[in-house]
Amino acid sequence: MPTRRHVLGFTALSAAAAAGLTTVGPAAAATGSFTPALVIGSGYGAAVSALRLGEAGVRTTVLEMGRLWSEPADDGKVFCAITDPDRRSMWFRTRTEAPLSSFLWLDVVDRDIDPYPGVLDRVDHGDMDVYVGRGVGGGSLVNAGMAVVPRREYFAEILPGIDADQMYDRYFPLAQAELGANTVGPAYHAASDYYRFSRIGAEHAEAAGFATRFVPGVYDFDYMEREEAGLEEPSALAAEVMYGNNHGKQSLDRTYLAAALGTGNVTVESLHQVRQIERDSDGNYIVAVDRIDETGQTVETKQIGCRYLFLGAGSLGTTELLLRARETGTLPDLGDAVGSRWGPNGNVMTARGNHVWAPTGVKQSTIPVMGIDDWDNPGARVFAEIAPLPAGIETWISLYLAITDNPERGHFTYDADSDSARLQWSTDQNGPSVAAAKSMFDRINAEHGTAYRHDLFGDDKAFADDFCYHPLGGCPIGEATDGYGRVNGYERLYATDSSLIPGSIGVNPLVTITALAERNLEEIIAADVD
Ligand code: FAE
Repeated sequence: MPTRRHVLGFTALSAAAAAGLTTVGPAAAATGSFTPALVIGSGYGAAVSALRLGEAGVRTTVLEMGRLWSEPADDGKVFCAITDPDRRSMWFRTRTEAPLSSFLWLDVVDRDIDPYPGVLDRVDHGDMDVYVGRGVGGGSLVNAGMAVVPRREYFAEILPGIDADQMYDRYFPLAQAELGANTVGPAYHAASDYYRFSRIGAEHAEAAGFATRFVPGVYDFDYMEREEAGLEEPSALAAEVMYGNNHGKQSLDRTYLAAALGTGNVTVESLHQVRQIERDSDGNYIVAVDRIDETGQTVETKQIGCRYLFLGAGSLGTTELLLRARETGTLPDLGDAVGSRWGPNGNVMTARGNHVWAPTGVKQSTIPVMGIDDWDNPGARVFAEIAPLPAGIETWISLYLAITDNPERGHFTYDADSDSARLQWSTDQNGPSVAAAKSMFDRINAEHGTAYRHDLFGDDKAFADDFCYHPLGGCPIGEATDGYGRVNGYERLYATDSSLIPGSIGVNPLVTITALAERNLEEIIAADVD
């Protein structure tokens, strides 16, 4: 339920975007300035940090390399649909790079676009590309918003140092409430043309002996029902998701970040890319930041000092900043665990072709609401989201994002020539994920006499094992940090995002990232902040 704080914050954000400003909130951190707390990035971990610091009365500046996304462009829309991408879709590209790159092996999906600070990035790491959100709100702007709490036993297996009772009694419910998690109405799901793909996916899995379940999400499902009734502007029902939703999705700029701005203690600076972190002789942190314009040119370089530094730049961003600091000697006491324990959350995408009598629908909502849950299968733990393919034509395709239990982990090395962190991960490390997903979908295909589609992911592949949506790790909690995200070797330096989770969590990760940040911030504000 939006509070006065949310309304104040969201209004400030929209007004700044409308005025063409990159700054929202009180007195921005200008060149040479100092702020008590600095938060890098504006995704889940960062947004929780900003809100809780602001509430505690700590003046806080959030630095985000992407744009503010609340001002409509010439077509009256903030974001573009996945079926009609333009420059708003991707981060400084001349052509889109969609996860499903072809149809019938034809290059008909991607489009030429003008370079622009678009909302989705695909970061190339050789055998594993990583999709991330860019903009005020981070991944919440581009994701499908599935807000799934992990299995308790698996959470305890992956994060044994964290009190699971506390997480399940307090922080998971808190995170879901703050994020606006809700569940699709079963009657709506059963009746809507837009969820035919989901019903077919569930029926086929159940007939093969698998359990399915509804999962919560942050898309407002009441709004979706009104969309279908023609009472609201369509968004999920108009092929909007991966390049942003114009309506319906309760992204962080409407929840945590709006509430943070509403405290009056938080400033958000967009198009501000942090390059380097060092420490001065007083033990404060100095952050070097490039302010970029919409062509990507650096228009100003700033040094901003702070006492408390929170890294919320995501698994890739936070790890890169720390690795660079360690390897270039600006924070030489960072430990060896920085850059370790990375994984794609066992992500592998696959698709089946259905018979002509089982169409998946010309109309498809972009928001998945059901999962096939076979996590109890010790030989092949899989939780597969039944994903839409809103192509605007009948494709007879059932698409899935399988989340698997893959014990493989990658690590990052620092490449001095490009001044960047490079992920060390090879295709064969995704082998366990492909094998687990294959065992599930082989069974479903055998039950229905159907087959995999080989034409969608390039190279005749049935399993897309070369990209992920759920990068996790790089600054693992309890190894690169203490049990609350305090980075080892330095005081008042915190990791607060997906970099803390060592490679896997068994479900879509946004709720875990948020809940963990809530837990850590409560401790940090009580114990560390004067
Ligand atoms: P994240 O949200 O990635 O935010 C990091 C922010 O930091 C970004 O805005 C960056 O631009 C910014 N940044 C990075 N480096 C710098 C720098 N040097 N200076 C300034 N700013 C910087 O971090 N998860 C779910 O649970 N459910 C879903 O349904 C789901 N669907 C997804 C669909 C897609 C297409 C994608 C890409 C992801 C999806 N995810 C989903 C994953 C989820 O969005 C992701 O785990 C979280 O967003 C990660 O949160 P963090 O706080 O780690």
